Amino acid sequence: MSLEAPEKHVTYGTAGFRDKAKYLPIVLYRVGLLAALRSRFLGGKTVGVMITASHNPPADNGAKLVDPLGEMLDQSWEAHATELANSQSTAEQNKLLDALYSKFGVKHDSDAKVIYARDTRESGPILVDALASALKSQNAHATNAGVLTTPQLHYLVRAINTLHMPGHESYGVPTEDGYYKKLATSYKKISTLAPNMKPVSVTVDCANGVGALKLQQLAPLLEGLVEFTIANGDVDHPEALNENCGADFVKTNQRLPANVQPVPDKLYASFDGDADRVVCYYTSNNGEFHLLDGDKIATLAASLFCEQVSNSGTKVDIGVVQTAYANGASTKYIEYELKIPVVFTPTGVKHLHHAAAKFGIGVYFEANGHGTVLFDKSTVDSLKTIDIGSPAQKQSIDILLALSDLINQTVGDAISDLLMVLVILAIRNWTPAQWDSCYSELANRLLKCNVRDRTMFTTTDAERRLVTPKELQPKLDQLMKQYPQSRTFVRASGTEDVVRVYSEAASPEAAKEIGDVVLELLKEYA
Ligand code: 16G
Ligand code: ZN
Repeated sequence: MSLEAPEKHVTYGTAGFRDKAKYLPIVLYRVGLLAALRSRFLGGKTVGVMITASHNPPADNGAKLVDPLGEMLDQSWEAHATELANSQSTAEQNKLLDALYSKFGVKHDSDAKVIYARDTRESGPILVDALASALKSQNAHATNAGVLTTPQLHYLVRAINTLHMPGHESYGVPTEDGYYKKLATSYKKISTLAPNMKPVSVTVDCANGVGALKLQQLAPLLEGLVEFTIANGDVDHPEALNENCGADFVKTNQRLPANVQPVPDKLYASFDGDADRVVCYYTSNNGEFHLLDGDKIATLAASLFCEQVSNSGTKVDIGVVQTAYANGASTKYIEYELKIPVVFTPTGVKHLHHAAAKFGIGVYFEANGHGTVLFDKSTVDSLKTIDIGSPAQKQSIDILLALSDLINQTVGDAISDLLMVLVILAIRNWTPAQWDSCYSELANRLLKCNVRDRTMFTTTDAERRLVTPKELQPKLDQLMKQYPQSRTFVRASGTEDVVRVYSEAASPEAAKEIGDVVLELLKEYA
């Protein structure tokens, strides 16, 4: 390593380390040091490192650690990652590392196993080298899994560890092929169970990223059932990654990505750069664009689970987890139409995941398309052991069990989530417009605003209310009283040096006006 310290301070945040790739080789080296320690601390279980910057521009990159069951790194270790990465010299780095070994009572020569992968970014190989050299220096057993989607690496980590883990059922064959086969087998199984399921087709904008490569590998296994067309699948031009395309572009701009000429009423989907987020959309005959975002995916899934659980004769508590950004109409639909509880958590997948794990079946999605469905072990056990009365009951039980295999339960997975959407649409024989018509969204607007110190903005109630600056929340409350069905909140971004302003109301004009007023109120803090 030529440098002894990163050129700027880096922080292990909700999405791991993420920055311009040029700052990251030393950071990846230290991620390697920590990954080996983490594995040793966990008794030699395999931990993962994913090198990606998701939907960020091509010049960025990043790294995330994956814990043994495919979860994100335990939150209590984030500070260790940050501290180690920012060591100002090799001597300081070694001293810190030794201190961590002592603190955790870990022996340097115990077993350490780390598996790592990267997305398609140009800087990936250099960062892989930095990571690999750290793992070598630590005598860790290292496996280079090549180019993968983020959720594929999470799958591998969990599959490797559950191969021989007492108390845990094997998650699947621990290979990339095993991943495709698991998804395809469960999709096919559902197609044999659900009556009259028709083949479906979808065009997928892969953001010119790794999702394109992986969807191409999956597609032949689902021939005859799903027809995939790939748009923005150019991984040979790294500068095209996420450029005018991908889930983040489509959700943020509420419009079609580049290179998609839509046929009315056909289903389209967009992945992000590492394929852990998906949003769907379609256009109507008059050319109008309709987004089917994470909220719509959550409601589609929750309604099917309600129905199948009720047919299965089992008692399972189903719940949905959302963030403040969920459209109020989706929350109302879930609570009043589906009659299932909604829990709110702060933004960031780890919070949602944790809350969803408390339900028998927990559906969680951020509006931006990141999410999945978690099946508690007791739910799966009871589905497997219940006395079966009728063929219809057996059918629902088998569909639910197959869905639990189709859905990647380690983390949100664009490929697996898309298959879930497709299979539900096929079971229901719904067009995208029928799916969309379950509820009408309230008009909404998302703005960002520069302030002098965003840490002044602290929140409560799952980020829906400001605690400080304390004079601001009463003003927002007053504003909401003036517009029917309105809601607005302000929170500091965890990924950018800005505060975000969300507003929603019965009409687009009202949502816009509210947003404008809030921006005006924020001028005081610029
Ligand atoms: C991170 C989060 C994402 C969240 C976003 C919010 C993970 C893996 N990613 O990208 O879930 O929506 O941050 O960004 O947790 P913000 O704090 O800038 O609004
Ligand atoms: Zn992503």
